Amino acid sequence: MTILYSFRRCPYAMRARLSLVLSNKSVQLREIILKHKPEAMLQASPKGTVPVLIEKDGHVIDESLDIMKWALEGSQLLSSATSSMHLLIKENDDAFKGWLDKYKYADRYPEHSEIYYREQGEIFLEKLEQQLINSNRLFSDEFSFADLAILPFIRQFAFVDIHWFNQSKYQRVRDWLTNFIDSELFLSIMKKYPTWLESNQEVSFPENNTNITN
Ligand SMILES: N[C@@H](CCC(=O)N[C@@H](CS)C(=O)NCC(=O)O)C(=O)O
Repeated sequence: MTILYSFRRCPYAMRARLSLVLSNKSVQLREIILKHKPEAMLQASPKGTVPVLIEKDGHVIDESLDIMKWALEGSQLLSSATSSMHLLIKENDDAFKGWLDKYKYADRYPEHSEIYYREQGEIFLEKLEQQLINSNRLFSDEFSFADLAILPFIRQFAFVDIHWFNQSKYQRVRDWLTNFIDSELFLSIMKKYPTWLESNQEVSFPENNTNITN
């Protein structure tokens, strides 16, 4: 059985789980905590980040975007992913994620204020706001590869200071995020599982009764 090491609140792991729910593949999910990574995971992927997917033949995929591609192989979601989508995801993973971390942990980066870091992150929010002028999601009214890859990070940004976010000028981004958070798709990836190390139980993911279409 294919194994996925995952951490519920990690946005990279979330995008991997989102793709799995929308694919016809299932895995054994091993919930971990970052402070206590299973030895078997580190042996498979010594860099020690989640998500990590291990195929039946032992092949290891330890980059979230590669896990998305693996899950969505042959699907419309992947075949319709354009270079503009990949560019936007790259901007999310490089510049935006950097500012998100500094905004979230501003006390660890005293060179600038929390508001400064938030403003740097807002450059990307503004870009998404423009992107959402013509459709409810980033590239059409349906979830695309880019929405799935980016939304978990916007959620994290929003929750650093949800009061600020809820009254911010990014109305379209706010609606886009709310719609996602309220979706069955999102609920299906946020179920709580005991950690694999503690419970020693493998969990099938997605759960059998999940039948969510995009
Ligand atoms: N480029 C990696 C990044 C994954 C990543 O950084 N995950 C974080 C959790 S959100 C992690 O595992 N960090 C290691 C740690 O905190 O020990 C990917 O896309 O999969």
